[in-house]
Parts: sequence; C-alpha cells; structure tokens
Amino acid sequence: MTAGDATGSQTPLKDEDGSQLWLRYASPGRAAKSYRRIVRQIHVDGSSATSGIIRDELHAAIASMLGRAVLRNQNGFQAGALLVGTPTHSAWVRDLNWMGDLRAVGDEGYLIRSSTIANHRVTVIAANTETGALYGTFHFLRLMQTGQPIGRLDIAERPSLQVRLMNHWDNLNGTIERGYAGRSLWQWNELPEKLNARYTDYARACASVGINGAVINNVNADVRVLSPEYLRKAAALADLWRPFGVRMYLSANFAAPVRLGGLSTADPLDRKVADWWKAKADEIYGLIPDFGGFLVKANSEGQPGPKTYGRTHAQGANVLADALAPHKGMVMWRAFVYDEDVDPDRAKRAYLEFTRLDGQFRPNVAVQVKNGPIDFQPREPFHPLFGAMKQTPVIAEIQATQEYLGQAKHLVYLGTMWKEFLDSDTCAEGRGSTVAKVLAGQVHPSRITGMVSVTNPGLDANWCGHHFSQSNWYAFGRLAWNPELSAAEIAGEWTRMTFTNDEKAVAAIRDMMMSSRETFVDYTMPLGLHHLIGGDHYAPMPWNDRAPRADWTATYYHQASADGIGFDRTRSGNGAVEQYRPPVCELFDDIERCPEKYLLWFHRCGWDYRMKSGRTLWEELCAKYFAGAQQAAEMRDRWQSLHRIIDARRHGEVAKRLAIQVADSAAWRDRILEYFGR
Ligand code: GCW
Repeated sequence: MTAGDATGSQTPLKDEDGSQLWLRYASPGRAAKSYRRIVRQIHVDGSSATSGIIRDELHAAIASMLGRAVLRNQNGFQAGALLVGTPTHSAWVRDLNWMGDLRAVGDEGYLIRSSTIANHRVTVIAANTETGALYGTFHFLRLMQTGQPIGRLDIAERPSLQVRLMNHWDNLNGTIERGYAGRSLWQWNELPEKLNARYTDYARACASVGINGAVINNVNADVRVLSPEYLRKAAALADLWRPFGVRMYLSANFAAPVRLGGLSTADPLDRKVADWWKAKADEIYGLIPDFGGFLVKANSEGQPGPKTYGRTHAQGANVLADALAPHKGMVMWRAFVYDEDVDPDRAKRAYLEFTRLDGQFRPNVAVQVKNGPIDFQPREPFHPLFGAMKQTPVIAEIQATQEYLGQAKHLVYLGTMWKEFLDSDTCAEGRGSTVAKVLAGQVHPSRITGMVSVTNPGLDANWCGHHFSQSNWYAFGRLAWNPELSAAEIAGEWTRMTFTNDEKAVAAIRDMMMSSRETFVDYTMPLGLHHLIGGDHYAPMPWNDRAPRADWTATYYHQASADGIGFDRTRSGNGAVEQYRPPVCELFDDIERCPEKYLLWFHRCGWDYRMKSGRTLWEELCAKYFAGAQQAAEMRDRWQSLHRIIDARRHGEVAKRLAIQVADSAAWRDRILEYFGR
C-alpha cells in the first residue's frame, strides 16, 4: 500500500496501532525543507528532569519529522538554533530582556519567537517555569507536525483556565466505570515498585495538550485509596508525572473517617472528624508534596455525604478544604446531586441545592458542575448553575468517555458539543456572559478556574478503544487551555497529527468529525429528547419504565403518550426554565423561539405540532432519525474512500467500528420510531 503525502512522494504506509496518539511525528511533507533550514541545532538550557524531557522530545521529534538528527547543545549559537529556557536557567533567555512579556504569560504560559542572538537567526521558546517551556515545546512541535510556517513566529500563550484535569473513573480492582478501552492503566498490584512505561507516555500525552493533573480513581470512591498502602502507590505515579507538570489528585470517600479511620461518625462538624482529615492531609503531603486535592461525590447515587448528618454540602466541603488549605490543596465538590426530596424534576435539583449555598464555601473549594443539568446526554442545554454562583468558583465537568454517545463503538467527535456548551450565553451579567467566560472568571471574578474531563484511556493499544475517541482526549486538553478555540481548528490539527497532512484527507476527516455529533443526536435523541436508554446506556430503550428510581427510566423524560411528547419545563409547566437568567429563560420558555434542538427538553408538544420546517413534529422526528442513520452510512463510505491514505491497520479498525455504527444507528431509528409510532 502506498500513499501520496503532501510532497507527492509515494511512501509505503506502515501499519500503526494508535499507541502513539497524536505524537507520531510523521514527516510534515512539503514543509520539511524549510524546517531543515530553520531548525539545525537544539539548545535546551536547564538541568532538571523537565528540561531533560524537553530535550529528548525535541531531538526525537525533529529527527523523526525531518529524517535527520539535529545538533545538540553547544556553547554559542549557530544560525538555526532552537533555544528553550527560562530566565532562571538560561542566561540567553535573560539577555533577551523579555521580562515584561514573560510576566504576562504567567506560570504556565510561554513565548515562541523568531529572534536574533549573536547575529544568528534563532527560534526561542521562553517561559517562566520549565512546565511552561514544556508546553511551548509541544506547541512548537504541533506547528511542525501540522505543516505550519515556523520562520516568523511571535506567539504568546497562557492558559485561560488554571485547573485542567483528567477525571478517571478507575476502580482499585482494575475495572473502569464507563470505560470502553480495556482495563485501568494503573497497575495497583505492581505499584509502587514496578513502573509501567505507559505511565510516562500518559503524562507526556497530557502535557502535550496542557493537561496539568489527574484524579486517578473513581468518584464512587473506594476508601482504601486513602490508606497508607495506596497513597504510596499514588505517590510513585506523582513522582513520575511531576516533571511533566501533571499533578496528582484523588477522589475521597466522605465516609473515610468511619470506614478507614474507625471513627463512629463522618459528621463534618465533629472535631474528631476534622482532625482526622487534617492528619490525612498531612500524611498525603508528606508523600506527595504538590498533591492537588480531593474530588468528592457526596450524597449522590448512594455515596455518603454531609447530608447523612444533617449538614450541607458547604459544611461537607469545608472540612476537607480546611485540612488541605495549609498545603495549598483544593476541593472539587461535585454538584451532580439529585435527591428526590428537593424537587420532582431531576433537572432542577442541583441548582436548588447549590445556589442557596453560594458564599458559604471556603476559598479553596470549587463546585464541579456537569455541562448539562441531567447527565452527559447527547444534547443538553447548559447547566443553569453556570453563571448563577457569584461567590463560588464553578468548574466544568465534561465527559470524553462516550457513555451516552456510542461508547467506543461510534465515531463521535465531542469538540463541537463542548463548544456548543462553552459558547452558550448564560446572560448572567448581560449578553456575552458565555459559559467559557464564566469558567475563566471573566463574568464573576473567580479564585479558581477550571475544566475537567471524565476521561477515556485504558489499556487498549490505542488507549481509547476507538481511534477517533483519542480526539476527545485531545480536544478536551486544547479547550481547557483555550475555550475560545474552534472545534474545526482542533479537529484539523488532531487529524494532521494523528493521521495525515494530505489536504484532501484532512478535509474529509475533519468534515466527518465536525458533523459526527449532530449525526449521533439525530439517530438517537433529536429535538431535545434525552435519556432514551437503559441498561449500559448504549442501546435504545424508550420503553424503559422500570428502574430503582423513576429518574433512571426513559419514560420519566420523554413522557410520550397518545396526545404528545416532551417534558414541560416551562413557566406554566414545572418552571425549570426559571433557573436560567433572562432573557435565556424567556427564550427557552417561548415555544416559538426555543431552539428546536431543545424543544422537547423544555416543551411538551402534540404529535402534529408544526415545526419551522413546515412538517409536523412526528414527521420531523422521522426525518431526523432517517437522516441520522443515513449520515452514519455516508460517514462509513467517506472513510472507505480514504483507504489508500491511512495505514491498513487503523483504517480497517475504524472501518469495522463504522460498520457497527451504521447497523446500530439503523436500529436506533427503527426501534424508536416503532415505539413512538405506537
Ligand atoms: O453518568 C452517571 C454514570 C455513573 C457515574 C455518575 C456520576 C461515577 O452513569 O456511572 O458514576 O454519572 O457522574 O457520578
């Protein structure tokens, strides 16, 4: 098999297993010639582990991309030097006198500039910290991987959000809750002595997109993770990840003082409980000096929490926050709560519980809120808590593991979905108060800013099960760094790095990715429908009316009957729209103006309700389901046409999954329409 790359040359394509993710460092094609002139020597100042990583990455990457090694550090520069350093460790960087500009990019940012040193044209990656220099290095390599010009660079970057974390739902027995790519990466039985090579590959991949930490265990937390035995294991990972700027965080079980500590209560106002958490925090910091903090799922889906003791979520969060504060650690307290006694509508509960606690949290607590008010559905309106908490930092939780979006079987790029969320206007302080701005602390000043992703890697060779699921890990990192990036831009760069720089193929793959989420919505839950599933959240189960809780059924949400379908959350219904600020509230409330993509989320409509297309609601539903399944088939055909451009192994593996997607999208269409048809 051969492929024409951008240079027009025919090179045999080696099979790839996807294990190198977007860090394959393939030839950049046509651009290689100018790169060879611009980068002839690598000069990384510094002697830390991080500068070693930078040096190794640059040498390996550039040799791989340009097909020849470049010179190592030498005293002095020749034309074509690439200098990487911080003012602390590099006299060259100091002498450039970029202090003002460096200050502006903060601890994690960087400058990349084409410049002149000793009369030689050089490229400089400068940062205040070595982690910043590492991020700048990956940025520079991304430019090369994607064939961008690198001769006249003047780049200044700093992350918009401080906390950019992977959230793993990994259990201590090696399984992963909602994991679709094999077992957990963490080999608990081998840690801390034996360190798997994948641990560093993982941190490197995270760092390459600016992810700066990981919560490594499930929010349905096993208390044992806080035992001395497991803390030592976590510390070994933390040591490996530190030079990559990836900090360790843990999910804490709120009942740990009882279940691990042997106390009779976990009441957050009990002195002994507070002391227990303090001692635990001290112990953790003794092992992991830069430990990031705790993530807590409390009083949700059977997890223990402060409400068990008649205390509020704020009181619960604060006892942990006080224990971590002396060490500069933080608490991420999840707002994924839906106790039935709060309101009959699950969508309203978290807002009701948390808005009344605004102002009661310690400064080192952030409330972690899922993008939508229910649970990672293929489409939800943004969660009304965004923009509603004026005095409490709110960070966003999104889900890269495609629990409700075809898992690792369907090709669904989530960049577009997350952009829809980030670009949503909360109108919290007038128009333009987008979720992205709320998260970045630009709407209400915020002490903590961040976005986390329930994430997808496992032990599968290609990390994420589906080759395209890697794009969701990638897109999360890129958007957490800069929520203003476009989904298309991210899809394009990922495609170039992961598959090819062939222009036609890039355009085809990017198009597939860009429409994939809407396609998925169309053949599963269009027009604001949600939760039409049961069991493992993969297949259609609109008839599902039996579960331990009403709000785990499908019928609770779609409420289909002979006279209509949809959940009336309007003012004249259950009033859920009022959790949104005006004019968003009025927009969702008004059936004429409510975006049709949210129609049945907010409105109950007759089957013959007239849609903007002129069709009845029923006809429109049919059209959506048919179009979705049709688009899945087109995606398969489009991918087929790329078989000479993508290596046979990855092409074949994706093709197999697309075949499943085509069959299952047709099943979605048929089962749903058959059910609602009745
Ligand atoms: O989406 C639901 C999942 C649960 C998960 C829960 C949560 C970890 O189905 O598996 O539990 O959300 O976010 O806590």
